[in-house]
Amino acid sequence: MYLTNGLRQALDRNEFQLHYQPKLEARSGRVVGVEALIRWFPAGGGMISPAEFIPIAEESGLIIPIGDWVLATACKQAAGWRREGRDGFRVAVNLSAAQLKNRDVVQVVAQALRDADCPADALDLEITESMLMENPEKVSRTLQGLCDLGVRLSIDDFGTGYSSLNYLKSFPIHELKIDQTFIRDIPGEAGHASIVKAIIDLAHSMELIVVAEGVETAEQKAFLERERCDELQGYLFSKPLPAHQLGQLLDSGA
Ligand code: G
Ligand code: G
Ligand code: MN
Ligand code: NA
Repeated sequence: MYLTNGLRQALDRNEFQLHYQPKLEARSGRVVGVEALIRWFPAGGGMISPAEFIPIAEESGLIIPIGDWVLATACKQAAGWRREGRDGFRVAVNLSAAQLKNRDVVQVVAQALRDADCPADALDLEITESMLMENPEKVSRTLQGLCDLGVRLSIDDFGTGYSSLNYLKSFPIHELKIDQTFIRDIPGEAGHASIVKAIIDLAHSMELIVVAEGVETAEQKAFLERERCDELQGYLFSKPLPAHQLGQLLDSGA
């Protein structure tokens, strides 16, 4: 209740910020894009994690205006980085289930791109594996509409849900993100190591890019490079940073 009332006012009070975590191309080590992650700094001080408030935003319906703000802000930032000459640089936004189910979602994304004068290929949308299978025919049409705009679609937390491989192949997606629970204990934990290898091979056999999230150690990085994982993301490289700090990191030659 307390959080819900605070959340209602947070947009008007400009209490949200997006932080951006780098995604590196494994082969070159270059930062090829970022994932936008929302942070809430309530007036009283401190920071509230999205893990805490996104579920409340989803229950209360506030996820729709908050999600609109995230898309608008991320598109403006992505357009700015492209104008600075960062060719090919991409910003990924997490979509919640309620946003994906909203029948206007394709128009909402198109409008955010237009308003920000952002090229569609600068925006990636992350949806979780579990969102795919709830109503696959309907989701497939929505994803096709988003894909037709020119944005890329990425399946987040891959390996934790139950997607049918048959459907997975039919969805217009570009990327799988291996859930960090599988990355955490590699290479030591043989079971997880073989799951990670299997997901990488699956992605490549479907001509998808595969990203490892939650990379924290040099050993994990070496394993993922050896197994030909395409992109890496995690605290080993950088935590999520405010836009100006991320810009400094890019300027420093990353
Ligand atoms: O960055 P962090 O680990 O605190 O994020 C916690 C969770 O919140 C993650 O599951 C992440 O996907 C989710 N999250 C972060 N930002 C957003 C956002 O803008 N929209 C949605 N729907 N989820 C987000
Ligand atoms: O659900 P999603 O994958 O969008 O959420 C990503 C979450 O993981 C964010 O909360 C982000 O802050 C967090 N994160 C990013 N890198 C690391 C990492 O290396 N280790 C851990 N434990 N969490 C990470
Ligand atoms: Mn994500
Ligand atoms: Na994830």
